[in-house]
Amino acid sequence: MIRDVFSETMPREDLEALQLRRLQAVVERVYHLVPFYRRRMDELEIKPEHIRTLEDLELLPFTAKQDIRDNYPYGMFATPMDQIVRIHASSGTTGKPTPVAYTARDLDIWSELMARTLAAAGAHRADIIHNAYGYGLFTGGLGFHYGAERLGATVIPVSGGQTRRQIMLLQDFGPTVITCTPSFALYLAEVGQEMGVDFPGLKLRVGVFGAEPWTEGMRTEIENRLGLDALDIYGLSEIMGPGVSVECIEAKNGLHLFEDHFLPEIIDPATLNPLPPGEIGELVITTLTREAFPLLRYRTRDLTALNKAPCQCGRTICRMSRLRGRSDDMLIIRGVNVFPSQIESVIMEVPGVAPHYQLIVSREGQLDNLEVQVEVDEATFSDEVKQLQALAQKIQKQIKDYLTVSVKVKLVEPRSIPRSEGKAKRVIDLRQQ
Ligand code: DLL
Repeated sequence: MIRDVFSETMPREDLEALQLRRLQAVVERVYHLVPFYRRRMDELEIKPEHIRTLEDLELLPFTAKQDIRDNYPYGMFATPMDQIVRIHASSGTTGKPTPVAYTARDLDIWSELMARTLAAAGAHRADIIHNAYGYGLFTGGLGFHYGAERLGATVIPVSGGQTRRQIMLLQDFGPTVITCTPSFALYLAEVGQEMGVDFPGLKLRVGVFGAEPWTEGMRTEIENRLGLDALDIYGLSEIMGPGVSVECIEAKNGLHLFEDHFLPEIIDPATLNPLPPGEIGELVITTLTREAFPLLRYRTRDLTALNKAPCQCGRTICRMSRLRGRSDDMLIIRGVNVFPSQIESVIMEVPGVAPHYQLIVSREGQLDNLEVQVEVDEATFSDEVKQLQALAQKIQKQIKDYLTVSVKVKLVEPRSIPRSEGKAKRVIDLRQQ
């Protein structure tokens, strides 16, 4: 019998051999246990034994969010209910949440992956981890919680909300690691400033931020204001939750994807054809070890590129680039594709404005209009109207130069854009109302 031995620094050919064995096992399981997959594979005339190499992955059917919805609530589960010990659900903003299930072994692997995530971020058992991801159906809170315990660190299960109280805990309990969304990290910095708290003077050393898009500019801002190393973590509930990939503290250059449990592909979202490493496209993931909720070629809608070159930290598992946005939150403004993160990276370069913004999309006749509302900082807000107008025009011009699309920039008062304690809402699309 071949034993599955894995290390994050193993040669890629050994890793690929492990992936193939696991892929063959998962395809066999779903074919026999999930009627949806048996139907899809029969339609394509694919049998489990046709999967002989990793390239044969392309023979398998894709899975989309809609397929999970069509089998609502439990139709895609591959284990009987008596083996399922937990259910989470995705935070979809439209319609019903999609439930995802875990067996005891799934939770065990998830905890291990989250411990590996925290270790990659430089955390260790002596750390105190302030976990401000929401606890509940959302996977963030409990995912980090079990990972921190598995690592042997001390976890403070703060969850979201009660910002001022959180700041008190950050001062008094002396956590060394903080985990929350990047927008909440900035909000903590802002409220802390009002309370006269010297964040860089606290014990915080590392922050593991994700669950929503953010930019390099935002990283710099958070690192300076909170006085820590800010690392990016990616995951999604359908696949497991947080802990699909994370940046390492050594390089901060791409998110290491845990390829021993997740088999990634990048496809062109229009043609569905695979794209070579380095090209940006939609991330597609096949789960290799999930028992209760295995997914073949799940279309995440998230846009990124893969890099298989070894990292300076020594890990040989591939890296994905910071997400460029989602193929479904791409705005098309007068024919130009615009991602909120592109606007954010322009705004973050401009002195005098705060990293809080919202995009308002509306339609006048056949024309889409994009208004970018950006907060100015206190000092700039007291400037003369003329200066503010010049600043708005400057940002407008930079967006036009960078994205080739004309937008209207509206500068708004400090603290007037709603803050979020979970995922920030960046786009308000009035066309759908
Ligand atoms: O957000 C899981 C998670 C929790 C990840 C805590 C990281 C930290 P969902 O609620 O299902 O799960 O949302 C998943 O959020 O498809 C991406 O579009 C987006 N997302 C997650 N991480 C990042 C990131 C959790 N680092 C969806 N950068 C995903 C950009 C992210 N977007």
